[in-house]
Amino acid sequence: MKELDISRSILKSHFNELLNNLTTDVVIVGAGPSGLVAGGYLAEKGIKVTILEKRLSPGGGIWGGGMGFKYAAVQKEAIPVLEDFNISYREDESGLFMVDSIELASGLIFGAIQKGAHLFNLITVEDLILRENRVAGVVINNTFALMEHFPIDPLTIEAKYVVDATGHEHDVVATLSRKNDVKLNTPTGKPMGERSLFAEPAEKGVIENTKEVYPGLFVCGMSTAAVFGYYRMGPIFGGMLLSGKKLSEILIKRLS
Ligand code: 48F
Repeated sequence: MKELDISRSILKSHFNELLNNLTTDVVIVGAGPSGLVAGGYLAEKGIKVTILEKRLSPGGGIWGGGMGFKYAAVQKEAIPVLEDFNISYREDESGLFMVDSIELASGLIFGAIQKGAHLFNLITVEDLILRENRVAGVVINNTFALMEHFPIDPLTIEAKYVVDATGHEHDVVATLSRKNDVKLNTPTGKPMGERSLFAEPAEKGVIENTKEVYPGLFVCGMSTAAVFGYYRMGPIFGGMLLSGKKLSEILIKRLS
């Protein structure tokens, strides 16, 4: 066994996959529950999906359940998504279904990759490519470079569609709106900001507002609440899973 072979094989494998993803059908920014579900269902249909996650560990806000207690709640309507990703659940006497958040996070990550999505960690989307009033791709950089504020220029990925699945941060939509004189598909034309916690309407709102917010740019998951001015919901995850599923259905239609 030669150390040089280990290094060469890692670099070759990584850069082959990255080069293959420089143009793609869909870039999903953020590997939380909504982005992972969307990515898995899209890839399963043969659509080329690139998921970019700025942290070392994908999974977003799943791992900690509620306040660091590792169970998360899911409503009945989202059980088919759990089953599609082979994640186990148990019905609680409250009528909710309980999932181990560690199994949920790892199951969605594994499932999305097994279904064919390309998931890259430690890549931050710092900007967008705009062409003739349409989002045409993303501007990416190394997360550590950005954390240290090193003056390193970014690279780009071209995509037919970009999805903001960045959760509370709604980072992609916020950047688009801050840097450009654009009118979003929201009542004010701008990101409206998330409201305080009210679980039931929040769970409906996150699904209803899974849509195109600017030509070529979609929102799913918690970023829909921040963009469309809806409530947060706390550690109930059915809305996130169903939002990811709805997003995949919209884009499957667009791309077919
Ligand atoms: O926050 P997150 O889990 O998003 P989500 O799919 O799910 C929300 C729930 O976890 C939870 C909830 C609501 O109460 O139920 O909050 O909407 O995952 C978002 C991911 O996006 C990454 C971030 O690190 C996280 O893993 N992310 C954020 N900004 C960027 C990014 C960026 N600019 N580039 C790449 N990744």
